[in-house]
This record gives sequence, structure tokens and C-alpha cells, in this order.
Amino acid sequence: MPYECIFVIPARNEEKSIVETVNRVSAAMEQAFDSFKVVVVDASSTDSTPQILERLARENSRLDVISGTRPHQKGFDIHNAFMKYDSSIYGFLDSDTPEMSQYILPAANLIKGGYDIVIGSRYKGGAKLDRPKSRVVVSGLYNKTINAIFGDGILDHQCGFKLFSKNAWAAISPLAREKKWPWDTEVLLIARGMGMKIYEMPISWRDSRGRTPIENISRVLSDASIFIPATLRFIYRFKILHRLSKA
Ligand SMILES: Nc1nc2c(ncn2[C@@H]2O[C@H](COP(=O)(O)OP(=O)(O)O)[C@@H](O)[C@H]2O)c(=O)[nH]1
Ligand SMILES: [Mg+2]
Repeated sequence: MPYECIFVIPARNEEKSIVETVNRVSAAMEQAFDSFKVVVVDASSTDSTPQILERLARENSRLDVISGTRPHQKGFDIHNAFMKYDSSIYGFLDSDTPEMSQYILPAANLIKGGYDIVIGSRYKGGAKLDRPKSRVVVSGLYNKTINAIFGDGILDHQCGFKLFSKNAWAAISPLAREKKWPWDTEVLLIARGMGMKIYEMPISWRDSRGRTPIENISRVLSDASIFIPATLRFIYRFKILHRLSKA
């Protein structure tokens, strides 16, 4: 029997947030579904996250813990976790934003009502944002660039909260290749190319890390080194190859 929903939480060194996130996601899932699994992918954490997860899994029969791959492969880890289960809905939520679990029930209802994909959006009207300026500027530039190139109309590609219907995931998954952060953008571009119905849900978002300005700049630079080559790959795949195949 397929599950009604599989909900994945990617986690790397999340000893501060993981208990609250697992508990709040589990409570939200109880409200929304009869049969479900909460699946934490522990990506080589070096803090006490693995021990905490072992304890949580002993207490919670609906929690599965699986091991991630190398660091930075969040997309690949979520992808692999989805592939392990047969489910009507697949979703994921970043571990450091437990308050986002409040959106699981409304997002699940939208999928049940016929949407292919529901994504959290920090930039849609009605959203509330508490984020360092450097990251807001870079993220805004990134989303606008993707829109200018691909015309996909999505305002927030990279928010760590997304749900997919079974059919949407079955169609997208064989085509998704990115392993790192840009996997989110890739799955949305594939979905748009297939004419899927995507709902951007305005959310209230707070960057929880409390990084120093130097750490924020360093994150922006490391993101640039990952997102710029990925965007060039997307141009090749979704624009150039697409045009050649039509010629
Ligand atoms: N699978 C996996 N997850 C990761 C990795 N690094 C961070 N995460 C998780 O991915 C989510 C987003 O990471 P975060 O550092 O908060 O990114 P930000 O929100 O863009 O600043 C969090 O739940 C992290 O625990 C990783 O290397 N692999
Ligand atoms: Mg985060």
C-alpha cells in the first residue's frame, strides 16, 4: 500500500533544530494524513544530530532516518529519499525552519485539490521575510535572472519547502540530474516545461542561522560558484537542446 505522504527533512549538523522540526512536522502530518512517514536524511553530521535522531527514531515509529551522501548534495539526498517510497504526495522541509511545518496541511490540501506542485515563496505578495540583506539581494537577482532566461514566472525557486503530487514526481524524477542546491530550480524548470500546475504559497520566513556578515558573504560566494555553472547547464538543456530538437 502506498503512503499518503512522505515528508523528507534534510539535515546536516542540526542538533539545535532537529527535535523541534521532527516533532512539529510529525504533528502536522498526523493532522493531514492517516498513513505517512517522516524521513530525515542525515548528511554526514559531525555534531550530535545522529545520536539525537537515533533516540527520536526509537520513540517515533513513523520516523525513518537515512544517511545522506557527501556534503552539499541536498538535492540528491532528497531525490534518493523520495525514490525509496511509494506515496501519493512527496514533500520536504529544511531542518532549520520548524515553523514552516504550519504550511504542510494547507499545501497538502492544494495538492489533493489538483495542484502538481506547491512551493513555499518568500517573494510572493503576502510573504514575510527576515533575512540578511546580502542574501535577499543575491536571491532576488538569481530568481529574476532565471525568469528572464526561462520565463517560468516563479518568484522563489530555492525555498526549502516543496510538495509534489505522485504524478508530478514520477514525471520529473527521471529528468532531474542536479545534485546540489540548484536541484530545486531544475525540478521546477522541468515541471514548467511539462505545463504542470505550480502554486506559490506566500510564507513567513526567518533565516535561522544567525551567521556573521563574513559568513553570509562567504555563503553568497560559495552559492555563486554552484549556481552560475548550474544556470549555464540549464540554458544548454532547456533552451539550446530544446530549440535544436524542434529544428
Ligand atoms: N542533505 C544535505 N542537507 C544539507 C547539507 N547542508 C545543509 N543541509 C540541510 O539543508 C537545509 C538548508 O541548509 P541551510 O544551510 O539552512 O541553507 P540556507 O537556508 O540556504 O542558508 C538545512 O535543513 C540543512 O540542515 C548537506 O550537505 N546535505
Ligand atoms: Mg536555512
